[in-house]
Amino acid sequence: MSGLSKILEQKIPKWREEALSLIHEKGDAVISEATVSHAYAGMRGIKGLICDTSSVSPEKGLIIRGKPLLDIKHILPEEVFFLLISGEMPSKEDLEDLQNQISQNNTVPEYVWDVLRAMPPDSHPMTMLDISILALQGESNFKTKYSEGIRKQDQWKSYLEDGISLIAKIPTLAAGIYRMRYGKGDPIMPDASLDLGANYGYMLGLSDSDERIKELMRLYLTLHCDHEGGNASTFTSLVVSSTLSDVYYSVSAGLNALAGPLHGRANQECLRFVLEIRSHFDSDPTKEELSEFCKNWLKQGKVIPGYGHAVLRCPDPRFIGLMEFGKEYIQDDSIFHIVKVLFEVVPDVLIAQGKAKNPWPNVDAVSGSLLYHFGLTEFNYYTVPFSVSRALGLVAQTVLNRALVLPLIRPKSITAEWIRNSVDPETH
Ligand code: HAX
Repeated sequence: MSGLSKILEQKIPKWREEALSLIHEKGDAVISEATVSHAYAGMRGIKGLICDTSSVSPEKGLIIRGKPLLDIKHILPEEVFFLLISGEMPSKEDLEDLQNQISQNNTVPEYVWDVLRAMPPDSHPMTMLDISILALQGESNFKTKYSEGIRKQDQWKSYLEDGISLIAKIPTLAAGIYRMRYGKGDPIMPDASLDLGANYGYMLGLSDSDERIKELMRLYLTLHCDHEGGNASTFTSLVVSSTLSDVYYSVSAGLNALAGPLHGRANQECLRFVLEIRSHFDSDPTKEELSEFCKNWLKQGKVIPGYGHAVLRCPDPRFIGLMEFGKEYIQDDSIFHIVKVLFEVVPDVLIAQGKAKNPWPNVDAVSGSLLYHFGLTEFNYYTVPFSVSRALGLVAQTVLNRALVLPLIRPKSITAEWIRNSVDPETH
């Protein structure tokens, strides 16, 4: 049994006991209220889910197992996965053990490449990624164990096995999809000597003489890994896995939500926006020019991609982490320059407009500019690296929900007629 499994074997009974005693002691305590407005507004802010991997503080952003993101931005993506799922950093041996498991599972079966080759050449890379994950579903160990009859308490073990196998394959798939979709040649096979993030950078096949792409991909995968349980992609995954659909179905479903322009696809839209700004101006735009541009953009009824957030009320620490990387390595890049000046002007423009609750940048405001600089210029690909990273959190959370043996997720919906007839406007 691996180091990670052993640690989970020890911790899970305690976590179950803790959950039971919290229900016993505080089960009837009210933690949230739901109003008619909430029902019409995406249930925003209603506390109704358990997620121990991470939390998002409106004022501080992502906190992973009690550690603010920027304090751990240097750790490897496999370390962050270990931390998310177990609550502790891996020892050297545990990390090596996890990396060995990843190396043993990172090859993609030929039939999956065949499925991808059969797709229309102009398919969106996110469609290709989601289909390739679904194509792998037949590999699920959980699916087999379930049909043989597995105890509820043990289901998390085959979820974990499937999850590690999937996490290992996603960078190979994602890089192969990049190469196929944009005519860069055959997929490049993983290099067993490289860690997860570096391997992804390597398999993209871009020129990387100074190893900067590998460094960027490590950082990128660590920063985007998780964002508590209620965001659209994670919530979708958790709903699907609560039906005991396996990890392949659940992760693919979650990533379909990430593909939306208000969610992960905002990074694609953001780069498109920045390129439009670059082609609009003859030279580097000034703050005043950019401010005017953004005001006109809003007047056309469009959103400024990369700004605003459903929960955050501060500059996203993921944005800050990637900005620091950009300032260190690509300070003079013209696209990065526009991203920096946008950070100086957009919050004031949004505040003056008075609609957005959060005028600050989210992670998508900068991530594309870094990928673009290092040669990944095909920006409708950008939600794919986000997905490679987010799969870490989706797997961690779905395994933990099985470990706690949480039931089917099934909130109650209401009709407009019920609100008209049954809700007393005086009720507070
Ligand atoms: N530009 C213009 N208007 C904005 C805005 C922005 N960046 N952000 C919010 N608003 C507007 C909303 O469209 C909404 O307008 P209406 O009342 O006319 O519908 C109003 O401000 C209130 O919205 P909000 O409560 O502040 O924001 P929401 O929680 O509804 O939405 C979004 C959060 C992230 C979807 C929103 O800020 C947005 O559309 N931002 C641009 C797209 C983006 O960057 N998405 C990525 C988010 C991070 C993420 O999930 N990555 O995966």
